[in-house]
Amino acid sequence: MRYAAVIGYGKNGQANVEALLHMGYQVRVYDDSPISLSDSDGDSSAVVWTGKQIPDELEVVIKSPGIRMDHSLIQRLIQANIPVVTDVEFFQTNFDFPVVGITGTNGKTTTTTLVGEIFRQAKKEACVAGNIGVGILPCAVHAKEGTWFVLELSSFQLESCAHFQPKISTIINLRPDHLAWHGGYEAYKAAKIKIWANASSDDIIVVNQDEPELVAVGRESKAKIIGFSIEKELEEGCFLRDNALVYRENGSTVVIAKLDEIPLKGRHNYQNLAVAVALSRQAGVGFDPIRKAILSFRGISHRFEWLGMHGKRGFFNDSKGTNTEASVAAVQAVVGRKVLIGGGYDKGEEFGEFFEVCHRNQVHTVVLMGETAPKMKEAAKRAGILTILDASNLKEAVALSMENSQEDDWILLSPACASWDQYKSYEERGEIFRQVVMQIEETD
Ligand code: UMA
Repeated sequence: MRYAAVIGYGKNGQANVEALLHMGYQVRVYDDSPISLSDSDGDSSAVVWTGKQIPDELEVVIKSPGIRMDHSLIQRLIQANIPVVTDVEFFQTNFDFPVVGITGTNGKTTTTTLVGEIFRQAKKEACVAGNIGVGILPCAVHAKEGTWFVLELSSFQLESCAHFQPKISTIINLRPDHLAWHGGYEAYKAAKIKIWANASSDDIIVVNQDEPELVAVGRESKAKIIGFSIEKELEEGCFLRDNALVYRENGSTVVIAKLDEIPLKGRHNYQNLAVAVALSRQAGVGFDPIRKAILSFRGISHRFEWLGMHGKRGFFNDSKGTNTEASVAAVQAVVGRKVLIGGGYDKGEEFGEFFEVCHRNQVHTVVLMGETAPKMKEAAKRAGILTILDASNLKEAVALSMENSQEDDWILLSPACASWDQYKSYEERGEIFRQVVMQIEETD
């Protein structure tokens, strides 16, 4: 009998338990909070573990990504010479599937989903999994040989990897993020660039040519380098030319699609499109399925979701921005003058830095709703935002945003708060926003 343990019994841990049981392991499950095992795990092969004693027979421990390596149980396991890994490392050492690995600070989920859509269009067997919310290991135990794994990878997952070696991979972009968790930018960057650490000359890394820091990291790699850019033309790779997304290889340039026929909008999304095209092309996908997938992909609901031009303003639904970090990404991604609709359930977050970022990124007006409105108002004032307004619901918030903006401004719902004070979920909040916006006449 083989023994394994799982630390953390959230989404990731539950998936790991399921896969380990399928592989025939006896599994011990630890969590700092009280847990009861789900019915399907509750046979005698999986038991709750207090972590007080470390059984000699433990072969491997899979930790959830959000559990820090300095957690006391993990430290005790390491001292006892028991390997502690994330699902990504376990996947690498136990399975042999071709992998497209996608990390970066912003745009991971959109890019990963889009690559999955392109593969589907090309009729290429693929599992889309990882930080996106789908466990890698349950997919792996059920996948057919040769299935591509399109993996969204977080810095938390990569940090403790030692052997992970995706066939094709990218770091879409790199900005300070999760600094408290990693203990600073250098540690965060070190975790992210592990995605390229083991790349061999048979592997391909897709490098953002607009970020000199990533170009420099890429140069250290033995892998073949393919570029993408939204700022310049390249010898090889995916970039923008004459308002179109184009791909250049072997000296010839193919127009994938004109920007005005692509439903995804915003420069941040052009970056996601360019990298997704380059990754897919390197996995052998033809231009036709790439083009078809791009023309039908409308983004992920509630995440930087482009709702179109209405009343001559561009509307984005980022209801999924439920914390300041997520909303900072949205505010930075939408370039130009904008109104931010924010506020909601109070999780105890502070908003000082958030509004400083808003101020630096051309948010001229904020419209606030919900429990956090009073404290957000103070923070917005301190950051120097000129127009700060209250709204009791999204209809009023949209009307105020229209009144206080000018043609070609962006109006962005990215609340930086959960929705539970006024709505069942961020999905409900986003749906209501969409309905209100759709009532405003569509314009070019
Ligand atoms: N726990 C402990 N001790 C600790 C910390 C956590 O026991 O010190 C326990 C918690 O009680 C909980 C479990 O560990 O029961 C972990 O739960 P969780 O909510 O932290 O994580 P999961 O539900 O397993 O979700 C994780 C990812 N979460 C994190 O990395 C923090 C999800 O990414 C991912 O989708 C999911 O696995 C499926 O693989 C989310 C995320 O926010 C989207 N990721 C960050 C990001 O994208 O920036 C990294």
